[in-house]
Amino acid sequence: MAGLEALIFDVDGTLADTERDGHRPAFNAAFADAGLDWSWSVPLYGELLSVTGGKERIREFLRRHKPEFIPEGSSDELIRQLHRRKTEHYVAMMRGGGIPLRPGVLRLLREARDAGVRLAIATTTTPENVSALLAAAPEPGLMDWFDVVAAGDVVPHKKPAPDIFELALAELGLPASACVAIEDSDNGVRSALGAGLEALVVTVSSYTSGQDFTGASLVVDTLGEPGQPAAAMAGDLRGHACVDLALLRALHREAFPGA
Ligand code: XBP
Ligand code: MG
Repeated sequence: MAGLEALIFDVDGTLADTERDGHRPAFNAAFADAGLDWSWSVPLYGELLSVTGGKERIREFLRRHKPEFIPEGSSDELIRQLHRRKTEHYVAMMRGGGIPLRPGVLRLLREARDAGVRLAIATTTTPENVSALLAAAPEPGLMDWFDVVAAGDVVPHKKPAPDIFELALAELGLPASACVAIEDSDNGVRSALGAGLEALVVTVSSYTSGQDFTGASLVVDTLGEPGQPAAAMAGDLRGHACVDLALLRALHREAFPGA
């Protein structure tokens, strides 16, 4: 009966609401740098988010919206170049203090760390983006709080495939039954559940509120802060004002009664 041993966090939409005002403008800046007149509006980007991964998203945009486009060289090379430039823009934006952590994130990370509950990341995004986001947070050395950062192209299949959560579990050396996962999207929920992470909290983000989170233990608007309580959209906060460690332990016990 080891109980809850680790929290595994998604990044985009979960630690920070990065998609609309972080990734999207970074893609657009990369397109402009390359002399392309493509511009991803807020609604178009919402549609493209059904495909996880930046390179995969550009490829899908070409397939769906620019079938007539013929690149000068290979489309793989163009996508690689655009994505490299996009990452540079995104990292620069984060270094400039780009996007803050969402309410309750730092509170929960501190609480877990103080209690000896380990921290991990399982994300589709490029590792440099994770470092840049965490380096800009108002907690020096935050990146080092995470025992495991599983990110980007290190697995063959991105979310909704379970690979990235499976990798995080393998690197933690823990079974899914020792962990709680925290996500913001339907693709993330499918990925976590596919890896056996049935103790699963969803914090909906700007693009994900209408999505299907079947299988999640709890769906909330934010993790909540003192004076800024979380609101449950599905599941039960059990009288807690915030998603705190006591609540996560209760959800974990319910998902894995024998663990
Ligand atoms: C995040 C993503 C990422 C980012 C862009 O999904 O899909 O692709 O949009 O990152 P999740 P890169 O939160 O489910 O992990 O451009 O670095 O791929
Ligand atoms: Mg996400």
